[in-house]
Amino acid sequence: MAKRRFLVTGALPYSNGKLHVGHVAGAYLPADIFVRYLRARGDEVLFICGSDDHGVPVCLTARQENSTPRQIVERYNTAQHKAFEGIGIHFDLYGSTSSPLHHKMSSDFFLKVHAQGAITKKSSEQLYDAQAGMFLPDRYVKGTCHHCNAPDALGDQCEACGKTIDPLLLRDPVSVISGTRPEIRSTTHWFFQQSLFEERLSEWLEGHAEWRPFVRNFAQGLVKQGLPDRAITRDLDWGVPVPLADDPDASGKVLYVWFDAPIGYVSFTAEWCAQHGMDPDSYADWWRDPECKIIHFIGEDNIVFHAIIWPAMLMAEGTYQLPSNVVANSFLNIQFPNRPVEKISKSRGTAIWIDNYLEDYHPDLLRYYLTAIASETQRTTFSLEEMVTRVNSELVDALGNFIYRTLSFTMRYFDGKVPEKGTPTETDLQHWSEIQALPERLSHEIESFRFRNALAELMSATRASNKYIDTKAPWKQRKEDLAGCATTMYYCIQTTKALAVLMNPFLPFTSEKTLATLGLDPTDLDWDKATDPLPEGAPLQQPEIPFKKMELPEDVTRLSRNE
Ligand code: B3M
Ligand code: ZN
Repeated sequence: MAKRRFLVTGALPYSNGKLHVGHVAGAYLPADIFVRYLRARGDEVLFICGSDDHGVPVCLTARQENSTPRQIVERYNTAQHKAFEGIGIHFDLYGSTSSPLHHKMSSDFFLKVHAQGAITKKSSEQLYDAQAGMFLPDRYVKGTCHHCNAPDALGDQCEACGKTIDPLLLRDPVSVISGTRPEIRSTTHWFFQQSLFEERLSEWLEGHAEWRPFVRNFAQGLVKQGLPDRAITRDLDWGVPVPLADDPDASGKVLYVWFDAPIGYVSFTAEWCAQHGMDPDSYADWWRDPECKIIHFIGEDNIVFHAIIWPAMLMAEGTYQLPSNVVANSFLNIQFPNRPVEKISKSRGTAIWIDNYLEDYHPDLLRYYLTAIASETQRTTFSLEEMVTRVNSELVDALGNFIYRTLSFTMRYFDGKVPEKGTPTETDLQHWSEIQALPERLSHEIESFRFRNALAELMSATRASNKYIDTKAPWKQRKEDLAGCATTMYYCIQTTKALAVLMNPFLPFTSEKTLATLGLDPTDLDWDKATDPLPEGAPLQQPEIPFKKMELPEDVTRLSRNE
C-alpha cells in the first residue's frame, strides 16, 4: 500500500503541573497508539506536541508558587516531557508555546486573520479586581455556571456542561486573586468573528460522518446555536503581545491563550523542520498538502476549541488545511480503594501522577489498563483495584504466561531454536488461521480510532492461544510425539512473534523485549508481515518473565502525592 502521510497532534498540556493518568488516557495514549500503528504500517507520521505556556492557569500557578511564569513553564515542560517518555509516548517534537518562533507565527497568524477582516475591536465590559488592580480574564474568576448552575465554574468553560462561560454572566463571581467580588469596568479587546464561518463549519462537520458521534454532534449543536464573537485578547503581561504596534489600545494586552495555543501545532511543525535542517517553510508540506491527514487527539473539554474555533481560524487564515479528524476521549473519573468515584483533580488530591506511578510500576501495565477502559464513547472510571485485578488476570496470567511458557519450553526442549514445522494438524491450522486474520481485524478497529476494541481483539487472540497450547499440551506430546510437539511449538513461536508485533502500539516495552528475545530487531516493525513465519532453526534467546504481578501500594497516597 502506498505510504500515507499524517500529522498527529496531542493537545498541548498547560505547563503548570505534572501529568496525571487522566491526561494520558484522554489525548496522549490514544495518539501514541495510533502513531505507533501507522509507523508499523510503514506510513509517514509526524507526531507533534508541546507545552501550552500562556494563559491564566500558568500565571496563577506562578503566583501561588511565588515564581515567574517563565520558571513555571520551564519546570513543567521538562517534567511533562520526561513523564511522556517514561510511559512510552514519544513525540517527534515536544515544543513550547513561549518560544520565539511560536510568538512570531502566532503574531503573523493574527495579522493575517485581522487583514481578512475577521477580527473586530470592541470596547467591552470585563470583571476587574479593584483590590489586585487588574482585570480578571477567564480563569481569574470563578462562580456558578450560568448554563447549568454548577458551582466553581471557571471563567472560560464549565467543566460540568462543557459550555463556554461568559464571565459577566457568572453568578456570584469571585476573583481568584483576592477573593473579592469583582467590579465591571470597560476595556478594549479584539474579537474573532467566528460567526462568519458558520456555514462553512456546518458543511465541514456535515462531511465528517466518520467522526466520533459525541464530538461531531456537540460541535454541530454549537454551530446551529450560532457562534458568538469571541474575545481573543487579554489584559495580561504573559503571552503573545497583541501585534498591533500602532494601536495604543494594544499595549499591555496579549493574545488569548486559546488563540495562540492551537497555532502551536503549526509552529512546532516548523520548529521540527528547522531542527532537521529543512527550510522552516517546509512545514507547509504538512499543513498545506491535502495528501497529509491532520489528526488532533484531545480530551472532551477541548472539543469546542478544536472542532469549531481552530477550524474557523484556519478558514480565516485561508492557506492551511483543516484537520481530518478530531479524536476526543471523554473524561476519566477515578476511584481509590474504599472511596467513591471522584473527578481527577490536582486540588482535591485525586490525581495519580505519571512520575509517581513510574517509580513503582511498569509503564505497559498502565498503558494496558487505560486503553482497556478508554472513555472513547462515554465517561469511564479508573479504579486502582480494578487495574490490579485486570492487569494480573489479563496481562500477567494470559499474555505474559503464553509468551514465557512458549519461549522457555522451546529454549529447553528444542535447543533454543525455532522448531521444525512438520505436519500440522487441523487444530494447528485452525489456530494459525485465526492469528493470520488478526492484523487485518486490528487494523480495522485502529483505523476507526477504536483502540479499546482493538486491544480487546488482541487479548481475545491471546486467550485463544493459551487455549491452543493447553489443548495441544506439548509437555505431554514431548514424551509421546516429539515431531508433533515440534509442530505445536513452531506455531506457538510464530504466534508469539505475531502478538509481539501487534501489541506494539499498546505495549511497546513488552513488544520490543519479546521481539528481541525472538532474535528480531524491535525497531524494524512490519505490521503487514506480523504473521510471516520465523524460519525453522532461527536462534531464540532466554526469555525473562514479561510482567510481574501488580499489587496495590500499601500507601495509595504515594501515587497521588504532588511533590
Ligand atoms: N492547554 C489543555 C487543557 O485545556 C489545553 C490544550 C491546548 S491544545 C492547543 O487542559
Ligand atoms: Zn455548566
